[in-house]
Amino acid sequence: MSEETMSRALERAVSLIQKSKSFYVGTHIRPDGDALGSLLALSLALECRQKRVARLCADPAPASYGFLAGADRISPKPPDWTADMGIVVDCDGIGRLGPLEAVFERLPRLLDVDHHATGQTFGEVRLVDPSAGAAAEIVYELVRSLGVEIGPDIAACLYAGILTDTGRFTYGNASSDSLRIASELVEAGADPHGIARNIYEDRSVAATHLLGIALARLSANDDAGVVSAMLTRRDFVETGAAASETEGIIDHLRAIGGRRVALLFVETDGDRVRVSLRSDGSVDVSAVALQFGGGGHAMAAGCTVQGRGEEVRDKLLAAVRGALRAANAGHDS
Ligand SMILES: [Mn+2]
Repeated sequence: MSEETMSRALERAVSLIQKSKSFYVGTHIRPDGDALGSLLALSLALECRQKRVARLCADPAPASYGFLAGADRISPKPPDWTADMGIVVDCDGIGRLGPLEAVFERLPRLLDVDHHATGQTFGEVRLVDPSAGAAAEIVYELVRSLGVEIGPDIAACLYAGILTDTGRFTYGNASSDSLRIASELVEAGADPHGIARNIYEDRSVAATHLLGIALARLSANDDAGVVSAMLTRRDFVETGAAASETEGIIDHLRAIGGRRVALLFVETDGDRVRVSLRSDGSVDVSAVALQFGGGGHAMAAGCTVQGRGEEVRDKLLAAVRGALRAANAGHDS
């Protein structure tokens, strides 16, 4: 989004917020660091402006984000009061709210704050900037536009969002803006060491065993540069790892030299497979994920597909190889 369009959207967002007294702030199912950091920072900022706020997410926050201010106040159900306005952060389409979608759709005003590029925007005002490394970068601008002074709590939430969504400032979406904002957040009191320890050095023994299984089972002998690994429901039973403890496994797959696309397949309840995709930039994996009802970014995407493990894996691998061939053909012509 151009700077001018963005600043106009910011102005409209601020005036909509000023007109409202009470808010539901929501984010996507299976929330990640950006979802949680954005939701919690914005909620704190609204409370600084004497607004009433309910923090909503259909799924609980992973324990490693419990240190963020207000994480214990996130609820899967709306409160007994109705909000004047809803703000949805980091959601590629309102459907990403899961069971909370209907709750937000009923609200008189809706603001979409996001950085996904698939164009599934919604709400009266759309503060959507695909060039942002994290939704937290846009929330940072919004919080400042609201005239809220950023203290250590808001700073830590936003820093956590940017840190995780840019892969600790290593992904292609990490921009000079990401680093500039992160630097300003550290000045405002965010603690880079403490935040990184909380988020990245909190893996359970069970989850570490699960990581070991995924690595032992990875398949990387593929001419096209596709690497993948599969975790079955049995792996979770045998290790005792929770379904949510797969975070970070895909990063080990994407770190393999010469790899162009990495995929992690995780069997879940109800005969479904959760798929994480990472690309080195040779193909847009969000386009592949979209074909299977998911979404994400060009270099990091995901989807959940009905079917048995091998069956889903074969379909996804075929789609990825097709996309790689199409990308190659595009380069040759
Ligand atoms: Mn995000």
